[in-house]
Amino acid sequence: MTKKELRVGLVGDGFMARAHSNAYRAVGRFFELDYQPVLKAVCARNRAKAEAFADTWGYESVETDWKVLVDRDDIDAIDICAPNHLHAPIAIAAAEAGKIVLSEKPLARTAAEAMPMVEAVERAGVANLVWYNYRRVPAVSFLQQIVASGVLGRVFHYRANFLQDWTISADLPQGGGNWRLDNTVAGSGVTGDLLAHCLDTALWVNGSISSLTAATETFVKERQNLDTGKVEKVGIDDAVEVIARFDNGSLGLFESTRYARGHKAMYSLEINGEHASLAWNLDDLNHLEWFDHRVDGPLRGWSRISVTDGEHPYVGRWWVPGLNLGYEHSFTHTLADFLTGLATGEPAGPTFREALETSRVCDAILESAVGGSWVEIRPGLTSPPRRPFDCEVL
Ligand code: SOE
Repeated sequence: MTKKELRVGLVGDGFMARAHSNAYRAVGRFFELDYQPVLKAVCARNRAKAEAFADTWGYESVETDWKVLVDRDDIDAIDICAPNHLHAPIAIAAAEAGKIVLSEKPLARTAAEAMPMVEAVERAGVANLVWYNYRRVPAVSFLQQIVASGVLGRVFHYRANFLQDWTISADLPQGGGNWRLDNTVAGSGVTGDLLAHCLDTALWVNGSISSLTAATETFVKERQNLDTGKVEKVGIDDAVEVIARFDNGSLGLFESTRYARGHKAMYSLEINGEHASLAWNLDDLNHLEWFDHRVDGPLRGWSRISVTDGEHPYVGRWWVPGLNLGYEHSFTHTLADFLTGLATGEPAGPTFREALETSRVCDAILESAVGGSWVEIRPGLTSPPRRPFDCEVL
């Protein structure tokens, strides 16, 4: 079958650029799709690095200025893997040039900065996506389907953590390659970087958040800034704790920190309903924990489901039952859904508009952390949960 080409221009040459490039390379080999990504150009400020990246991943050409990339006629889609402060200008320019736009998370530094991005892609009528990749870990997609089936009954609790420990040293500088620690570039600390993943999944699985209260802490108050060479005040939040109310009446409890010694990327979530509970964590990403109170007698208890069977979401596209998938597959699944959406006209989420909701919740968290009060979030903008690609399980 002749495939339609999706000619990609990627901005960035870091860790996320590699994760996306790997997905562009793999997707057509494992999923039957109408569109085939063609890696046209990678853009990074340092030409030598851009060329090395292009060689490794098979990009046809390099650019050193994203504006030149966006203006190229031989590119259909701009994929943004640049630091957060560049998401808005690149996305808006790309949409105005009629390009499809994909962006790394969070959509922007704040919801106010994200809103014109949403308007730009909607005005231009171009497909768009934010790479909140953890939705497409098969066990997480399966969890979403189970919750959507209603089998849990009334939901009482949703809790999630994202824990790391890589910024504990006060000697770690901010700025430069460590832009995640520089608030002017990142927009926030763990709230936009880590908790945003927990929020995206929570909104997808359990619906909108109506109000919340939060506390944040910055444990290391000053760090050397690599861009200015000076020791400067740290503006990011190092840790965040949130209590939330969902529209469905359940309570939410969220935590993110980069100061949980021993945890490198521990994303865990649990949802407790009237009849059943589900739990998942990234350290053991192929398994889902399931408790069904309707099982009678001494066999009632938590069971551990290996989400590696052919009928589980996405998994049938890979190997044989029992063989585990990893972090990188979540990006390939995200891309497979996005390309399917391009062909069917039913967009894969989260679109920019859906991801704006996560940014609004992040803003409310940071606002609450300053004043210490509960913050109301006006009715949500999210679409109803959609089934992920290829997983008619329940
Ligand atoms: C931060 O260390 C980080 O790389 C995040 O930016 C990613 O979004 C997360 O998936 C892993 O941790």
